[in-house]
Order: sequence, then C-alpha cells, then structure tokens
Amino acid sequence: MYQLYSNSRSPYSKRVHIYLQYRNLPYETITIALEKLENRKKPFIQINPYGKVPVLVDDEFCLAESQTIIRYLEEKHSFERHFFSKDIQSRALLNQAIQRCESEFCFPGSVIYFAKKFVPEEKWDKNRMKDSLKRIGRHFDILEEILESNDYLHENQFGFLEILYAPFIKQIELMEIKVPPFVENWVKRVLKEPIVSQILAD
Ligand SMILES: N[C@@H](CCC(=O)N[C@@H](CS)C(=O)NCC(=O)O)C(=O)O
Repeated sequence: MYQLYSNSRSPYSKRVHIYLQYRNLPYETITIALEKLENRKKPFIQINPYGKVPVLVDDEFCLAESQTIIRYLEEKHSFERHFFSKDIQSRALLNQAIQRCESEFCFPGSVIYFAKKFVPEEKWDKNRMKDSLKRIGRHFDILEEILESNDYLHENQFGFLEILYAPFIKQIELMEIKVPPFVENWVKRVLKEPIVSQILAD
C-alpha cells in the first residue's frame, strides 16, 4: 500500500489525494502538521529535504512534487484510459499544458491567495499581485479558446490537468479574478466531479 505524507490544507497534497482516489489506488495518509513545523524537522526533513508535502512512499522509494508523483503512478499502473497518450506530440502538448498550469496559474494564483489569506493588507506587495493577476488573465484567455469547443482541456476528457487545477480553482473567488464564461463553466464542471468535490469539501 502507498503512503502519502500530506496536510489537509495543502492544495498540492489534495491533487495527489484526488488522483489516488480517482484511480482507486489504496493508500494511507500520514499527516504532517505544517502549523507545528513538523515538515522542517526530522524525520520528515530526511524524507524530503525541501520540507514540503506531498511525498509519496512506495516501499523504499520516496517521491516529492505533486505532478511528478501523479505522473509516476500513472506510468507505473496500466489504466484503461491512460492520461498520457501513446502519441508523442499529444504527450508533449500535455506536458506543455502542465508546465503552463504551474507557472501561469498556480504560481501567480498562490501569490494572490497567500497575501489575501495570511498577510495584512498594508503589507501586500501590490505590484507583484497586480502582475500575477495580469498573468492569470492572459492564461484564462488562452484556456477560454480551448474551452469554447471542449469540455476539458486535453483531448476533451477529464484528466491530469483537471486534477492539477482543481484545488487551485476552488480558491478562485478569494483571488477575485475575472473569469471568462467558458472557463467559468469548466471550473464548475471540474469542481462537480464526485471525487474532486468530496476531497475539496473541507
Ligand atoms: N511544487 C511542490 C509544492 C509543494 C508545496 O509547496 N507544499 C506546501 C504545502 S501546499 C508545503 O509543504 N509548504 C511547507 C513549507 O514550504 O514550509 C508540489 O507540487 O508538490
């Protein structure tokens, strides 16, 4: 059985919970109390020297980084509808979209989210937040073009990308970002997926 080092408030951990349950893979959760800085102390720091959750343990093998964990599990198991197609260009396009999800949405989104949630307004880095908002706006315009003629981002099926985006699009209201109509419907569709809604409920 897999073990997942995780924290219930961590969006990156939630990605892996969604994936494991979507794929029906048995696992146990080991909670790391970030608020008590357990992630910065032994034994966790020996498991991931960067002190971040999630980390997957597969027997003796430890792996950090949410999208790397999902990719590892997807490559290890042979599922009927694999997230990675056999076609090299389709795989490359998925990799491109994964990269853009991280750098053009999740990263700038976190800048806004963490400021609004944890930092008093007088200490906000407003220029950085404005720049992040601009980047997300451009990213959404690009997603909007895809979603005008597709229900999902890659090969028109719920998949890897939706799992990566899910915990972050759940926070979209707090980020106060203008969301174009097709993206808005996609957000609703993704958050309504039974496993997604169950894991993101709390
Ligand atoms: N790129 C990493 C990011 C992981 C991450 O930032 N985890 C946060 C929780 S959401 C964490 O453990 N933060 C603790 C810290 O940085 O001290 C991934 O995709 O897994």
